[in-house]
Amino acid sequence: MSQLNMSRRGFVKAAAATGALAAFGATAVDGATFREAHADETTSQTKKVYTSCQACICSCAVIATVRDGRVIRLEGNPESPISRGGLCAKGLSGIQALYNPCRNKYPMKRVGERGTNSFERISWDQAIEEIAQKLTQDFFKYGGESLVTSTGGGGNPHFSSPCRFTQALGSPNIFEPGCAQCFLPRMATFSLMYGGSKSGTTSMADSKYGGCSSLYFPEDNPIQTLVMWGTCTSYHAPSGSGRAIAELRAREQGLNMVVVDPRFTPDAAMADVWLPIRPGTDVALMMTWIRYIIENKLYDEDFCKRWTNLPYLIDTDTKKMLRAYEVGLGEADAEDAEKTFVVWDQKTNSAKALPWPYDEALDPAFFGTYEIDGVEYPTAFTLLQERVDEWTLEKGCEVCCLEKDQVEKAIRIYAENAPSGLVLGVATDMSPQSAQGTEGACILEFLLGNVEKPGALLQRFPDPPNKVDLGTMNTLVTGDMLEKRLGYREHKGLGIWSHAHIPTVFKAITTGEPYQPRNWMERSGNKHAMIGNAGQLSEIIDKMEMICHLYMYPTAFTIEAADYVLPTQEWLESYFTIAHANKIIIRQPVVHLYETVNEGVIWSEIAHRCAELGNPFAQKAFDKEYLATLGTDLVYWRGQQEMMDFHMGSLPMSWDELAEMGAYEWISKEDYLTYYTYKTIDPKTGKEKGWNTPSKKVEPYSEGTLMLGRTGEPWASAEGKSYVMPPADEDYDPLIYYLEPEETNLTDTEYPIMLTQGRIPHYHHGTLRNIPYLRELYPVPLVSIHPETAEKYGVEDEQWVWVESRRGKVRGKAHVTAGIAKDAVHMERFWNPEYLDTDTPSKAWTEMNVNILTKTDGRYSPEHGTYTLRGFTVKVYPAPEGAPEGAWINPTDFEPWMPEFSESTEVVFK
Ligand SMILES: Nc1nc2c(c(=O)[nH]1)N[C@H]1C(S)=C(S)[C@@H](COP(=O)(O)OP(=O)(O)OC[C@H]3O[C@@H](n4cnc5c(=O)[nH]c(N)nc54)[C@H](O)[C@@H]3O)O[C@H]1N2
Ligand SMILES: Nc1nc2c(c(=O)[nH]1)N[C@H]1C(S)=C(S)[C@@H](COP(=O)(O)OP(=O)(O)OC[C@H]3O[C@@H](n4cnc5c(=O)[nH]c(N)nc54)[C@H](O)[C@@H]3O)O[C@H]1N2
Ligand code: SF4
Ligand SMILES: [Mo]
Repeated sequence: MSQLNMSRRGFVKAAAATGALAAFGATAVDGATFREAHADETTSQTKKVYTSCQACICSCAVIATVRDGRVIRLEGNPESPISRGGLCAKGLSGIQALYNPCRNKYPMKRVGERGTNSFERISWDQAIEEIAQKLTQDFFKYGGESLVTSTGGGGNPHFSSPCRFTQALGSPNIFEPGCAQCFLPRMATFSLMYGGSKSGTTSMADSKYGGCSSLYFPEDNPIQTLVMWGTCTSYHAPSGSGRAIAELRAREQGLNMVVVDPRFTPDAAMADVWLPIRPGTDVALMMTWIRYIIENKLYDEDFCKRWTNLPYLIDTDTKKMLRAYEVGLGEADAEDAEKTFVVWDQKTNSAKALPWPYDEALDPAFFGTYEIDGVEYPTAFTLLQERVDEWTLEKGCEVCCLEKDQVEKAIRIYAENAPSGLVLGVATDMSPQSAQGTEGACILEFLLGNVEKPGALLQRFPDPPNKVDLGTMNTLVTGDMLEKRLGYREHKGLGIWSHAHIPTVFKAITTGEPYQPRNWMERSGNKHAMIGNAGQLSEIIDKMEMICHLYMYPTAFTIEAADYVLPTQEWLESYFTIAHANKIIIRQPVVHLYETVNEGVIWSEIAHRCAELGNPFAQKAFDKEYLATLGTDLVYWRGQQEMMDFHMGSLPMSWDELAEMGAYEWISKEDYLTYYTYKTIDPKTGKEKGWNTPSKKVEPYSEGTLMLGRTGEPWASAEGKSYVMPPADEDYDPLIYYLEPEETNLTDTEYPIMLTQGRIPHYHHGTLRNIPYLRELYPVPLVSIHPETAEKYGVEDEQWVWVESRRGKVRGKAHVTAGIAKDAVHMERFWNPEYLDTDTPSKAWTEMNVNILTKTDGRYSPEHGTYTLRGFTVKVYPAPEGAPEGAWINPTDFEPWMPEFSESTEVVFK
């Protein structure tokens, strides 16, 4: 029996008896010994290998130096147009992560009780056989819904791979703790209102799917003003968009900046206006901005008239845009009947069908309600104006706790210094108003005409030729599976990623309703640190018959939950192709340690064995001929080489050739930066192509959102065809609206402070807490609190405090600072791997974990099912007990995690 983790206890034991070290397969050395061992450069073999970092999703290009089979140095590769030679502290920790003594080295099987950290080594054959047997047995006994899969979000190149696996085993349910709380609400809402292609449809300032790609070319970008709304690029993508924005500011003309963030971020420090908003109230502020822009006629009239649906008449019964044929202005059976809309022509004072895209002879009214055949039809602009009417500067400032002159200054900077752009971060994704947060951002950008012109952030640059994403197996999904997908009927935005709703999945597990999931395949770091209201996991884990954890090292989830541990690769062992604007960057294996396997190969091996055992979905997933009849090339690969080849997509070279090059320019910068995509002529119609929305224009009045709730379109599809889902209980609102957070400091006297979070530069989600140099820099979570708030609650700087919500309490260290909104606290996520190999392993996730506090019940976003990670109430008070007992805080505490070098081994599944 062996324990997964080597912490201080293991280290002390090992140091006392050198023999014990052999059990871990290598020798732990410190930096000095390492340097000495490698001092003789002339006799050693050194090579440089192109690869890319995977410690977050930016995938910065890297040149790794390998000497005598060991990675000894990492540096940035300037060939990437996104990272341009930069690497951050997380990326530079790659060597400490690779050679961390706590790596999961071999497949392991639990032999003691769950939660006792007792596992034994098994072979890959045994692991795959036992897991596949159990999954197949339960598939035939209870159906595909006996399996749930979960994955990690940001930084995971295999994001779609677990989804593909779930579908290939006939299960409807996969979930991820980001998803509805991260990126999905932005991606879905931008798609619905702005339409577009894979890249550039979102206004996120990171490299995910090419969001805000124009930012990466500061020298060619005429942008004058940037609003950073609930995002901190300097922390979340330091060498990507963080770098790019710093370079934009450094141009001769500079950059006007507004930052909307409760926390005084490095970008706020450089901004013209910082708006320290009360957490959770963003939509109120957006509506205030929209009202001000309308009232003061700061919008781009020409763009709004020609290219948005604001002048279109709305049928208030159906809530849809009025079609011309519905009021006798066209034929119902005409080819473009569903795409021909009605405006009120001010020249003739009559309703007119508007031919695509526009008719110079007409003068469409923006505002007003008009009668046609006895029925009243308002314009979309009128409905929007009515919605924002109450949001005066006074009211917005009162609700958001901001100063009027600062808000007005911010709006004026944004609206009067074109080209401008608004970057939307994850903050607005983390509350039940996640859809409205993105709607607000879209509406503001549309009003100002910040769309596809040079300097704008909303762009549709060409899609890259590689496989950016490995792809799901939606073609295998049946209508029955769609209807069984937990929480999907209510929250159909989840359809964009084919995901299930986490609270509904958890309810099914604990109650058996509407059915009982039994087996859980999980790949990511630490669900105990990332899932909201993590305390609920204990009951869920108890109900599961088999839990497998695929990861690089043990986490709280491994110890508390795993029956099987499958060791995955660190990024220096792993492979992928990454689209960086106009170039493709490679990630190739630099070394290979122990028996680690690329996650994509693990999934395919298990699915393949399930196919052999008779699972009919899995059989189809490996059947090239069958899949070809459905028009998809998404078959499963076997082994590393096939998977590498799959990544290449339509790139005109082999994997090995790309590996030699490191970076490949597939399109020139000039051809990549293509503007005004909507004005390009569609050869089929000979007219401008517009956008992929119901009206083919950008839609501040979002009919797409309404129809999503009624049918699941555009993302509900089964067996390759679109599928009409039963409607959600209530219509999704096509217009923006504001709701005060359910737990609010405006009325909560028991828990009077709003808690929020934001990234710190040292860690990526739950990862890297076992990297000695990073833990030395940030050993325990800081609880940032304003001096006035601190005084009110008797809190002093550097003091240990309790932060308590209605769900639990955890400890952190007070950081008293004016760089945070009043009556709010900021605490980043944390967990403590040092407890794993002790008698109290659960302390790893219970002592400092902000997700003990977060809220997954009550109100969800109707569209996406988002729960509350930010903007809920807590109280904060001194912890006279001080630091949690056993927590590692001092630099020397982390010594047991110093690198343990190990020779390269053979790849397991070639
Ligand atoms: N309270 C609170 N909770 C949050 C958030 C918050 O702000 N506040 N943020 C939310 C957000 S935005 C997200 S995206 C989620 C993230 O939550 P998770 O997605 O669960 O986070 P990670 O554990 O980091 O999982 C992804 C990790 O997988 C690792 N990984 C990379 N490659 C591989 C591989 O090939 N195989 C395997 N098995 N693993 C690999 C990477 O190190 C990566 O960091 O957390 C959410 N939870
Ligand atoms: N170092 C590091 N980098 C990461 C990650 C990581 O874990 N660590 N995770 C990656 C992932 S998956 C994601 S999604 C991105 C996220 O990257 P960002 O979108 O930048 O996310 P955060 O920093 O979490 O939150 C953005 C800002 O929102 C602020 N904020 C908090 N509450 C509110 C609010 O109510 N309103 C407003 N307007 N602002 C608020 C926070 O203070 C923070 O500065 O980062 C990615 N990069
Ligand atoms: S920003 Fe840092 S962690 Fe992310 S890919 Fe680049 S070097 Fe790695
Ligand atoms: Mo995320």
